[in-house]
Amino acid sequence: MKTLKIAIQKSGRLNEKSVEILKNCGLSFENYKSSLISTVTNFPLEILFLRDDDIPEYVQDGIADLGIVGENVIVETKAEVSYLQKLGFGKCTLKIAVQATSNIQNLDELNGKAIATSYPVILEKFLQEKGIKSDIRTISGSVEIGPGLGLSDAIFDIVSTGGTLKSNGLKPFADVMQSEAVLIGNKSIADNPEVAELLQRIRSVLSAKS
Ligand code: PRT
Ligand code: ZN
Repeated sequence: MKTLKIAIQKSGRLNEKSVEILKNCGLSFENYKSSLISTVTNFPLEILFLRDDDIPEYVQDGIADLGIVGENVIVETKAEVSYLQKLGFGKCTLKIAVQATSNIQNLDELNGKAIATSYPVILEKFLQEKGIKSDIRTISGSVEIGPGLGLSDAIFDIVSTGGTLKSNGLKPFADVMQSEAVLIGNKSIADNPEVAELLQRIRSVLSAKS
């Protein structure tokens, strides 16, 4: 029997809930902060702990059979994977935001404006659909400080409570994408019986919760 591999986030917003859902499925494994791989003792499964950005490609390339990651990361990396199950945590909305004092009102007004983001692929797709041409500035983090410093006219980022926008003098302007954590699989594992068993356990954990 082949040992399956599932990739989950090593540390960050999705780590704890990813570990929790696997434990609730009855899987026994050690969860040391220092280890990058952990063997499940009562199921043919290994857990790989990775940066979330790497998970979709690892699953696409078959280095991992399964993965738990935010939908936004899957879309951004353009990975070709199967969506197996939404997991109900890590919920957020990707939004365009502008300065709270801005009087910009229509999407059209973003034409020719600079938008800072760490998610250029998702933003580009949205703007293209709307027929808008903006100057997308890709930066790896702290995009919220851009408008205040005059680096960009708007930002595109993940929002959950809205607290970060507010404390940086920004207001939401347009919702682009909803996201939550999902279980993904390599395209070729659909008929694997252990995958089917694991998926069934995950679904019963989820339905017991709701
Ligand atoms: O180290 P690694 O690369 O693995 O992690 P990371 O730092 O890239 O990601 P992490 O752990 O921050 O987020 C993992 C995933 O959680 C994201 O890809 C989303 O799918 C999901 N998620 C849910 C969020 C948030 N909510 C969220 N609020 N990801 C980020 N944020 C950030 C956002 O970027 C902004 O800076 O939180 C801030 C806004 O939060 P509010 O509550 O102030 O609106
Ligand atoms: Zn990341």
